[in-house]
Amino acid sequence: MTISLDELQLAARNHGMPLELLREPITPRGLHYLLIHFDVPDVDAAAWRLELDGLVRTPLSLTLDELRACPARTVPVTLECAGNGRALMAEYSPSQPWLRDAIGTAEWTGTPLAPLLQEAGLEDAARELVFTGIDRGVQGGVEHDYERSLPVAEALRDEVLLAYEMNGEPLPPQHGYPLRVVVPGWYGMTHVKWLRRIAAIGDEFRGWQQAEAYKIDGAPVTRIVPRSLLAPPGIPDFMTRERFLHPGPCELVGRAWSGLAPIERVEVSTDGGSSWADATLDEPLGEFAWRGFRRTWQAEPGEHELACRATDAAGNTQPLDTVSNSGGYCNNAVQRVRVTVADD
Ligand SMILES: Nc1nc2c(c(=O)[nH]1)N[C@H]1C(S)=C(S)[C@@H](COP(=O)(O)O)O[C@H]1N2
Ligand SMILES: [Mo]
Repeated sequence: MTISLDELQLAARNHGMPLELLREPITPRGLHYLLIHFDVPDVDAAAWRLELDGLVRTPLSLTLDELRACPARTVPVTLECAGNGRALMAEYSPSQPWLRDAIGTAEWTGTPLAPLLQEAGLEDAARELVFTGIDRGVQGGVEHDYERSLPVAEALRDEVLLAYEMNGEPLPPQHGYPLRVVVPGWYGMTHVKWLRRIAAIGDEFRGWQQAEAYKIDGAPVTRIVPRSLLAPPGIPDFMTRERFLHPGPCELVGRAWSGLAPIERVEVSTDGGSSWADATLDEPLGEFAWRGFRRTWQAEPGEHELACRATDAAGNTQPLDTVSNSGGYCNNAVQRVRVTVADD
């Protein structure tokens, strides 16, 4: 596969998290990955309102100050783009060409959505909630607002948050100022940024980002499948990012996450996946955040291929090899890191 200039343009606008930041439990603002389909919208914060309407008994129209006055909660949540790993697939339709770095974990502060939905009073006919962003563009030849829906039962989950802060400061423009929805456990596309409206509807939402995108063989992409990544050890080569280190004990550290169930096990291989050994898991950071892991490796001179593999409490794990799908979604094949240990 070669990358086109259009894909390069997307890749330059939408950056990943440098993998060395896997050493930090919380990703600093500016180093969290970024995905913006259209333009960062020009937001008039004074005029901005969140409208909550559709099939509700009492439509709400809330200012940012009113939302800030609601009960607040701060939670660390790992976000991953559903297209993470797309560029490693043998075949996919051109899109943001992610390698493995479309990830990040921030502390999101906001107010839980469920009490606001209760205040508005969902009608019995309400089936889904549609989240609409301020941003608008053309994708697949269709002009639309960025919009995604959630079934009512998912939107009512305790952990779903209307977030106005990231790592203790107002959302930066690129991450959705003034408000975004955070749906812990779900892939990034669900976490609508620059949120302006939440509408309860009585049928299945058919907007472009819902009906046309984010499907694997017709099945919708929803929760994050397990993945683990190593913070690459040693020092990198500028072009290839292959690693160089000295012989001796080397602590391999990384993070693992799954939106399906808590991470239960992480294995590490230092011989390209021929043999695996259990890593030690750090204390959990939160129910919806990645979990640190570590294992000391006695690095001996020569060439090695490191790998790691996570398994969650529901028994979901990572495949050894990439399986392609046309949208380029959910590639959670194990990461491989090539290292050269010097002959000291
Ligand atoms: N309004 C709006 N929300 C959006 C998007 C967008 O383009 N517009 N991109 C989605 C996708 S595909 C991802 S992966 C996440 C990325 O969130 P981040 O940029 O804060 O990391 O935002 C989601 N929310
Ligand atoms: Mo995404």
